[in-house]
Amino acid sequence: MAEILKYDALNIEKKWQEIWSKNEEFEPKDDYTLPKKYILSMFPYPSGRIHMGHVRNYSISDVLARYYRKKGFNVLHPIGFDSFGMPAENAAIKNGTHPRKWTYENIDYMIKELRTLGLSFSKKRELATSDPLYTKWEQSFFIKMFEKGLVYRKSAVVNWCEHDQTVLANEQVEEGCCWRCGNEIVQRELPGYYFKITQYADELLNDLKKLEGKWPSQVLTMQENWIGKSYGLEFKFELDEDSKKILGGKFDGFEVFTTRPDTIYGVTYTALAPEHGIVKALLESENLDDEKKTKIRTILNQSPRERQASAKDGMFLGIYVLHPLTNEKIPVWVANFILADYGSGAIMSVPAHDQRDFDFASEFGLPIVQVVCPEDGENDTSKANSEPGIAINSPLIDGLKTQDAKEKIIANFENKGLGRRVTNFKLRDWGISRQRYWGAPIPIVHCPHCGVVPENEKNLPVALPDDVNITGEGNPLDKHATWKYTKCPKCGGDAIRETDTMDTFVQSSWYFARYASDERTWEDMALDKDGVDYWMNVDQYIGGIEHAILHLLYARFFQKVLRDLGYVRDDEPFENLLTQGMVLKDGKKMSKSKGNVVDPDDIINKYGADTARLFILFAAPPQKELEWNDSAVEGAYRFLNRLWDRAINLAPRSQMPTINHSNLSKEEKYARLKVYEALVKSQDVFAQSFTFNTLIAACMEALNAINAQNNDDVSAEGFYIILNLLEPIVPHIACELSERLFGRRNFGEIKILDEVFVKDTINLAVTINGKKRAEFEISASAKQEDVLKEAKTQTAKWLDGKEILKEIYIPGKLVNLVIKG
Ligand code: ANZ
Ligand code: ZN
Repeated sequence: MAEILKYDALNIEKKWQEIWSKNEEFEPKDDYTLPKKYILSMFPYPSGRIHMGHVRNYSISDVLARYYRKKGFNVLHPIGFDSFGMPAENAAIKNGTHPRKWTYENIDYMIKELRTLGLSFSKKRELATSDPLYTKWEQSFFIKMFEKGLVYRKSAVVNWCEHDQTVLANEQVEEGCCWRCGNEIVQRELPGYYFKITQYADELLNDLKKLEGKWPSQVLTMQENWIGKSYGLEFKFELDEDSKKILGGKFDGFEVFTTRPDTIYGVTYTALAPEHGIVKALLESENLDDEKKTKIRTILNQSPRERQASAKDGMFLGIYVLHPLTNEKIPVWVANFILADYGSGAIMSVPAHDQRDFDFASEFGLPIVQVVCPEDGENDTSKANSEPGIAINSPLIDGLKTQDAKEKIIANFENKGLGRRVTNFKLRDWGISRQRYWGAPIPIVHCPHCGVVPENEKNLPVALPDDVNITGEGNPLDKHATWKYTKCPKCGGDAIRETDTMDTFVQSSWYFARYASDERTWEDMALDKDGVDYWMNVDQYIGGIEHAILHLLYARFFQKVLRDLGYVRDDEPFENLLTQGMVLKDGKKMSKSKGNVVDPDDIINKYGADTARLFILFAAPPQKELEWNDSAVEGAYRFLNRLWDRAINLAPRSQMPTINHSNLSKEEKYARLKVYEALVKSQDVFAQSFTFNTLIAACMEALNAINAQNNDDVSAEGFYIILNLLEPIVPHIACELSERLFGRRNFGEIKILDEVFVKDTINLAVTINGKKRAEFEISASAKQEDVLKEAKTQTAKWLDGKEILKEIYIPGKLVNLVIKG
């Protein structure tokens, strides 16, 4: 009796992983004349274990990488670790393990986990951003940027996370809280290093257009808003004579920035940020009573978040400015909603047309004057109307549309020398100093004679000392007994090393270019131009939406810097972006704190990697949220078993059968139709939608149809095609069955056969006196008389006893019967 072979996922998977690894099947080829695809998933932080989000991310990229390899492309599909950062130090504090040991042990473990998933990553291009070589080249970039004036040091008020004991860049503060730990941010004045991302603001904005249709529009919009370009008028309000006296002659006025100069006749008050110089001067003078001073100081002590969360607040400062066009006296207020670091920290307030100004005016009983009218109607005076319209009550511009009015006012102010057109960006320079140990040291030396001096390139990397005491308080590098004492690279005298390290987002801003460099050059150069020019840019990038601004903005900036330094060619690093949806369980994001985590290892050990991959790709389209479902995992496993059981009973083939389609039975034809439909589906899915779930569904239907007939040739052809389609998704079982059935032979490009899609029946409608009465299926080659006969049978109850006057057959479409009465 023939041996019954059961689907043994674990052994099959082990076998194929060994074969792939031995043959180095996933290494990029050196032949740069081949067509290429660079498929990249965002690299993981080595937290200790792979989670389902990783499984999803990497399954998606793996399907694409395997698909393009099968299509003959030279594919780069690398993996590495974003391995500097806080959790390693927290583990050190908790368990006393050194951050390096903790990090690299985690990397070893996670690499094994990734391998058990059968992911087709290059092994040779593996990297960790905490590797000394990676630090070396990053420090070299830093120095080149410093020399080009793209890095500078300044003391400024920064976002400080008390919990993580570190500074955060603006992008890393989410609604006033730390992006990592969620603690509320406080403001602190600290010296630090800044990357001049604002120098690229215009290009970062304009190049978003190149990404339209290739990146999710939501991500493009978020970046656009974050960069926040606006243009308008900047001008100076003159203080009236009494107010100048009150301020002791120290101020004659203040600058404001407005994006709506067309509303200038609607100004009913002006407002200053509590940090404004004039407010400071008044706080130090006798012109404000103690109650008012206390109130201002309270606002000053609030974080931006607290100010935003509280009601509009402020007070009249007892001084006035003169309206630049009407000379009217306008009161000056201080208000908690004016940002100190935007524009000039002062505004002209137009309550009728700005909601914040409206709320403030309503609260304090300030006048509201309408100066813009909607083109088709009247203003709703219960709220601010910020839409463009037609200027009213505005002598210089009455009747002009908003845009024209804006231009006219700007021109008027410029001609009189009263103001100028300005462009403002919300984007701020990227503060990269972190007061922590486990990061790339900033390669700067402080010399008492020469000042801030970059380290000599030949001394790179400036490596981290191993013997540190990590307590969570203060910067361990700063407290180290000897590390920071060094010689000045310029004058050779005694000097002190910078003890801050770089933001980990610096590392993730160029790892994709490093991957694109041939690993045999990694010792000798930061990036290898030939490799980078061939592989870049990334054809398909896949990762989480949480990086819509953060990493994706920094990486775009860094790409442009590297281009200007001559390292890379492209303006943009990522051609196409797919943001995958979250993995949920019971409607919530899987996370340790919620206790709803499913460990990928458990699924792999129980069912195998192919089941895990199949489930993840079948449960939802990649961009959508995915709800974990145990019975759907079982369902995926059952499908693979059915595929196995049926395939294993087929006789092996050394060539494709030739099938005479017209001789097949209805079921056999149907099986071929379903198989070829899946083939067509696959082409659509990879060309645009990436809805792998629909491709899997098509393969499932095809398998059912194959199982419903008994023609071995049809089955063999069907399995050959389905196994090819499924291989990128469930590579182990597909390779195993392909080997058993076809010797893993390639029978050549699979052609889509038209004959399979030719329908041999048609559907016809029957109308009687114009009313549809029935529909029936009939052989496509049926003669007219047979068609009419069948049509009458189908509608017998309407024809009973009636005289038929006319019988009309419109071939392929319908039968129309005309009856009497
Ligand atoms: C008068 C006005 C009338 C304004 C109107 C808007 C609508 P964006 O587009 O974000 O650049 N503004 C200026 N500096 C500010 C600051 N430091 N803190 C808070 N608000 C500030 O917005 C610019 C607008 O925001 C400016 O135009 C100003 O209000 C306000 F119908 O001036 B506008
Ligand atoms: Zn010096």
